Amino acid sequence: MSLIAKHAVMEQFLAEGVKYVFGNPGSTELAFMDALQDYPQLQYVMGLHETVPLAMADGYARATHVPAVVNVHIAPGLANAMSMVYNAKKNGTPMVVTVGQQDTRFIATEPLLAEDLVRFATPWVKWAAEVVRPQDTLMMLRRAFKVAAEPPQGPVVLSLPQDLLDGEVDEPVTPTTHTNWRSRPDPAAVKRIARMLTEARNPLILTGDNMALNDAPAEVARLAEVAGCPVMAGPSRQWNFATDHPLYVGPLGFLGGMHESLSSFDLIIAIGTGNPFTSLFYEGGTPIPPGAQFVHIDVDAWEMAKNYATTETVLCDPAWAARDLREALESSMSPGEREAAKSRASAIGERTRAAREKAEEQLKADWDKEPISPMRLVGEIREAAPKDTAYVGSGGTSGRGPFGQLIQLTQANSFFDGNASLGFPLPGTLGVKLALPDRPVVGLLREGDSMYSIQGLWTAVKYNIDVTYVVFNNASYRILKQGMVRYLGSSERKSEFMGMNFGEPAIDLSRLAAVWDIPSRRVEHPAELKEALRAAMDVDGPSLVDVVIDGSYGRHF
Ligand SMILES: Cc1ncc(C[n+]2csc(CCOP(=O)(O)OP(=O)(O)O)c2C)c(N)n1
Ligand SMILES: [Mg+2]
Repeated sequence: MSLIAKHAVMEQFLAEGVKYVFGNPGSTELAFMDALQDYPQLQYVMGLHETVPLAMADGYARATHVPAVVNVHIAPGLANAMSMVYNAKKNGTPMVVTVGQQDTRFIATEPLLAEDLVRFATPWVKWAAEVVRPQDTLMMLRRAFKVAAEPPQGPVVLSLPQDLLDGEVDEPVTPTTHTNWRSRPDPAAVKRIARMLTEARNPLILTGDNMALNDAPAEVARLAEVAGCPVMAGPSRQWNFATDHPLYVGPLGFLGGMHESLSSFDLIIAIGTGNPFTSLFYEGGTPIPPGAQFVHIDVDAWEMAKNYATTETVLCDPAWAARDLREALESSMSPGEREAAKSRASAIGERTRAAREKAEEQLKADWDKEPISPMRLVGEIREAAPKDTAYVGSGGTSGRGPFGQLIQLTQANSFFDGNASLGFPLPGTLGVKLALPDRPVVGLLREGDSMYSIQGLWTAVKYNIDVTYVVFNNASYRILKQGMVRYLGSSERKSEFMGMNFGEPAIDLSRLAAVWDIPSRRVEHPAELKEALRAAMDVDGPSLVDVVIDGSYGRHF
């Protein structure tokens, strides 16, 4: 039995378990939209600018770990989508972006909107292609799902010329066969790395988002406990380690100071980090301290031993590697080595406890400050939000530090960020909520970033998505001001921070949210916070609290 290609596409989505199609349509997507009408099992989620459906799909896909589907409109739609495709590339988001293409019967005449979509998308995606015969539609769609989901996960783009969607497909719909990537590490490499771990005086484990795909976080915690090894978060755009673990020492950071943070370690083991040392600023040289050994275990061969001298690389499942390494340690450590690991672990535990106490003291000291201190805001969020809350965004330069210090993220899917291109958190929060309907979902927004995808508020109302937004409103592009201070260094020059202060008219997200009757409030005084946050959390549907916080920018990061 043959199927019309547009129906075959929908049937394939169902075979993949797709529930939502995020998108924004145009005239070259009419066949696609027409077919959707016959598939009520697929909910179309509309965004009023491509940033919105793309960011929603990003949040949704990272919370489910399976490819999300987005449909956008030919050259202009894809162009708008590309900033979020870039985020998906950086976030390792499995995502199938389908894009309409002009009617192939006259595409050679260069009709309106027709462009080389594949060439345009290719540099930022794992795979981009255009269907050229209806009969190939299912094969290419399955390939799209396979490539997006295969670690390292990432976005793919499939161009669907509109006339071909009305052609015929003879092949039956079958679900995609996904690559089983959970390979075990080479036992000889495990032995060598276990030896390095027992011989190191001061080892470090760096975590990353490729650990978030399975049970690697728990396995790495057990490994760290046996090895007596601190765990630092490498590039982390989503939850990949329990931050309340006594051996967790915080993030490596990406705003400079990377070399300094790593300088005391004689063995660094990066596990599932992708590119482990991604920084915004040039530091020169290598972040691996002189004489230190560097081991990289990952699902991504491209990122291993790519930039710096590396002692050992292992391509395998990070969870298997952590388990095998722990078992190798348990069966090979001498009593003296066990003792050394134990005393290291207790010293690290002591330091993390002291750091936490210090943060609580800072919270007390900041409690009554006006304008509201970001520390107080995060302290209040901690009180108002249930323990199993999933957070999207971390409140930018103002919120990130206090968020990391005060809120412990203990379970999978507790945190999603990823904002190389601004605009992710506001709609991303909505996508995460669709993926995790039983968890409270809080978007920690910032006013600058939110204006890149403000249309997401409409989508939140349209589909009544139950999220709570809290805005860290510092009335500026504070990160750029800090960057300017750093750039000017010790020079006498005073910056006017061109293009970095909003001034008047103020960016008041509570008023923007009120346009669509989202329960919202602007808070300027600390004493109002508790009630405002509690009331927002209680709303069944979207709500927003826009908090005017201290925007002072200090000397530098
Ligand atoms: C699409 C896009 N345009 C511009 C930038 C450059 N940029 C990076 S951070 C930033 C300012 C962010 O300000 P805000 O979101 O208010 O956070 P804050 O630094 O104040 O905490 C800008 C404009 C970007 N990353 N992405
Ligand atoms: Mg700001």
